[in-house]
Amino acid sequence: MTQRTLVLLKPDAVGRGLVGEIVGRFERKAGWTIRALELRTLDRGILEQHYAEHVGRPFYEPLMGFMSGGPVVALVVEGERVIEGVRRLAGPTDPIEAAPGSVRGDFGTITRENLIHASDSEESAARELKLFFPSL
Ligand code: 3AN
Repeated sequence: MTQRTLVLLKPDAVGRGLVGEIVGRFERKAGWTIRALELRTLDRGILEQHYAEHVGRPFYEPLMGFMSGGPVVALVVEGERVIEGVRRLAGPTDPIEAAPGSVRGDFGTITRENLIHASDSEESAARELKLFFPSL
């Protein structure tokens, strides 16, 4: 089943020079392709839509500050079961819980600065792709 997913390499990943390392992992998965890729700084408007489900949580404001504090790399990855697959490559939200070999497990320590966002379902992917790459 070919799918598309929205991935954000967060400001910590960009600032630490991990873009090539992480994008390389997607490129090396058989049959997956990068359909779009853009370096951009996110403003509050797009972040409010992206993180609407987290409004009111204690981590919401620090998350908004972190995510707007430097450029991200937004990309669209396409391929076989890519929504589930990128989530597995990313690892769980808490990087200490994330297995070695996953992006968060290899490079992260704290939950807010967990390097990567990836759509978590077909519904989220459709919504997020439209938000970040409306012309695609
Ligand atoms: P995931 O990206 O693993 O799907 P979500 O959607 O639950 O995680 O959370 C979105 C983002 O909010 C996370 N990537 C992380 O940066 C931040 N976040 C989530 N939970 C916490 C928490 N308990 N403390 C601090 N930041 C959090």
